[in-house]
Amino acid sequence: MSVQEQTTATEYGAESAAMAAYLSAGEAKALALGNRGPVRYDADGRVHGDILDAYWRCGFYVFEGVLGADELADIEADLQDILGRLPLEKDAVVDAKGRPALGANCAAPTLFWSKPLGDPFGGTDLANGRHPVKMFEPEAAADTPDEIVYLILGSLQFSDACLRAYGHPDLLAVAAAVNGEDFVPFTDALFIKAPGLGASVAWHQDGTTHWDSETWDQGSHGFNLMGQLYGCTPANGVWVVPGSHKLGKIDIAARVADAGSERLPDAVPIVCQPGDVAITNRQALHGSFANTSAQWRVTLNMGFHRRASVLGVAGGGLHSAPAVYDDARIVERSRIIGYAIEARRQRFGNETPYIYKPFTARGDHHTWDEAARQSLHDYNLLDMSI
Ligand SMILES: O=C(O)CCC(=O)C(=O)O
Repeated sequence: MSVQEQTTATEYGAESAAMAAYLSAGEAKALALGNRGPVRYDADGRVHGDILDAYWRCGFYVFEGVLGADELADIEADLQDILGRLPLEKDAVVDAKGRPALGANCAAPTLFWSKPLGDPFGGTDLANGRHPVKMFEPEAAADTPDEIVYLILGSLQFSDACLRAYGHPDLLAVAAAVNGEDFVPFTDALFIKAPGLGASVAWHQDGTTHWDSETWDQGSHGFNLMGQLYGCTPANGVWVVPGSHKLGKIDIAARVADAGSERLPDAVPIVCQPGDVAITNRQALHGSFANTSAQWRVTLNMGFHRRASVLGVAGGGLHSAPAVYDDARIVERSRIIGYAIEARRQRFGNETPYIYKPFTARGDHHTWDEAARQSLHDYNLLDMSI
């Protein structure tokens, strides 16, 4: 399908042709960057240096074919369950079948709502005002609901399949290669961009705490892994300005003003097939457009930090209550890595599980069972938000 066909021409009004040209040109630039391929290792079993070089050069990399067909089928089944259990409408406590709605008993921030094709954060003070410019909000069809869920935080408590993806040995090896073997969790999420409904995420950079630090560098605020259930296209995927993770705080409003629209000229889309997993530096300037295309995009976001970026740091308060992150907090929030590895071992017994060095050093063992599953309720209250 051509990029033009992916976007319903009328939704961008007079800007439709410019938008279609932007999507098409962006895709060509993205595919020429040299930052995609399968996870590869060198002779010593380390994630290949070429991959790391390309990641640090661009601020993102697409790992192709990480999640196989069986795993994607598991994730899709869990996604259908999650969608079926969402509240009937915002603030409802039951789903369409009258069951307790997903997230209704969570104290942590869990469900994020938007008007269809809206941009709930852009141009507001929300999230420390890190999304300074509102994206164009296309008109949604008349028969769409008033509000839709486009983002679920704490997602690993709702899906064993997502938890198992989080424990994927290749992904955890990448986390160690980028953040060090003592890498720690940040937050986890599902971005759900349904066709004709999914919200924009206005241009932003993610970090809050380390921009002015003397030790700031291109990796200070960690990264998100973005696993793709259905793949992602220029029309529905995340766009990144390559190399912008090295620049410090960017004047986003000025960039949009210079461009004359939210179509930032240097940005490129993350383009993925189902089962690909992108890694995106949180300091990179990135965002996504409302999903006016006919394709679903469902992203399993799995964020990781360097331990040194978190230990003893006063958290930014965006994903969890402000707190200084001490060793006990890190140990408690990192339990989920152990559960994920064990849950994965139970389902994919032919794989060699990842060995997380901090558990070995402390002698920690994790068992994945119903009690462990119950213990994940509201686990994201302990997200480490920097
Ligand atoms: O998935 C998206 O549309 C936005 C993702 C994003 O901005 C993030 O993970 O920080």
